[in-house]
Amino acid sequence: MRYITAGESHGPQLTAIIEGLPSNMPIDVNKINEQLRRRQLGYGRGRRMQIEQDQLRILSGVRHGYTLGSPITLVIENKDFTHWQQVMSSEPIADFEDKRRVSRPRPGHADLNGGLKYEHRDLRNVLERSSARETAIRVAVGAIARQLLEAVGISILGHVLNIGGITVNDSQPRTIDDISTTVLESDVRCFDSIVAEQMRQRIDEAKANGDTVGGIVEVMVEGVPAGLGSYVHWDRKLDAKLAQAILSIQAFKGVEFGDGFTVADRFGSTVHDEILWSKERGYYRKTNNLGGFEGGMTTGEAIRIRGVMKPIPTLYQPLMSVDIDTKEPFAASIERSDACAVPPASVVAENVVAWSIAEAFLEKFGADSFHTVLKQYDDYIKAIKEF
Ligand code: EPS
Repeated sequence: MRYITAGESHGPQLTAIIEGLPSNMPIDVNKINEQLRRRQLGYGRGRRMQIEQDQLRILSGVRHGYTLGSPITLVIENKDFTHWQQVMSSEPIADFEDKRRVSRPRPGHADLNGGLKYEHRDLRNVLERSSARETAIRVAVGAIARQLLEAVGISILGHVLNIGGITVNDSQPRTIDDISTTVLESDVRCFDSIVAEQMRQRIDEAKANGDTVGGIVEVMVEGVPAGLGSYVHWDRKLDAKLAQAILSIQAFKGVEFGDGFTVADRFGSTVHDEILWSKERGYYRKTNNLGGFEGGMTTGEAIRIRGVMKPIPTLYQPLMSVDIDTKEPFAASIERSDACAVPPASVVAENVVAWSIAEAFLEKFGADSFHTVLKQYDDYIKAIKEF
């Protein structure tokens, strides 16, 4: 299973083509739009979100609510394109005076490196594609994968643990059920309402100073069977694929699983999760310090993966850079920006995680028709209970 996305931030639309999903899988477009809506919300979003109202159109591969087994084409329109038709035109325009040419690379963005690499003297050619606008279509792709997972009882929730250094107390084990109601209602997607208020204040503070803040998101996945991924080949390790999925989200800089980097401080006897067995549950673990993975494979315990997002580099508060035309220093400033995109990034993280898990699921149980996938999955679940 694979997908490719296309589209510029201020171009006419974002597009994705998904290939490799089985036929006869139910697809509910309302559920995808619900994920798109969630991604657009969140305290700290900027003015662009007042323009966009992301709605998905499916142009191929789905008929009367079921996949056909053929490539699926997804489209989200950029409403802002109305203001950019000339600037973003695919046809040359005679005597066009490009007032939106970018010669001033913004520190922290792809602008300069992308310009050097692709020989773009107009850095707009870089920023249009490197923009996090692209996450909208990746959420749509993930939301389709998520419907496959939901059909086999796998649930996913992303939430925010830290914004600009304001952190929730994360020491207690918790389930999706414990926190989903508060997280889904929170505009910073935090399960602790007192900490959520402090997070909002932190975002306000950043905004008032023309600054931005990053943070940490966690994705929890429950109902995953043991044995997805592989210990056999480096490129089939599911934890490694999930790490890539998270790091591929614009502005993400690091990933950890379970107790993460804190295991460096502890003895092995306090880190590894002891194995238990009961007739009802089969094999299970006493604890879940390793966040659902051993040897590149799922253990059957909940997956806990975290990603750290840097503060958005588009700052009202200028940072120094160099103009590529004059080579003169200048102070980089901007017209509009999000002060904090950590809450929506938790929705993006949920959906890219859904894709990678669905991919591993189909690697193990894949077939042309979803009916066969489900049958193979049921057989496996019976087999591991009797193992
Ligand atoms: C983004 C810059 C802003 C964000 C955008 C990502 O857009 P603009 O430059 O048009 O003001 O609003 O995010 C989205 C449009 C979105 O849908 O998330 C950037 O440079 O990454």
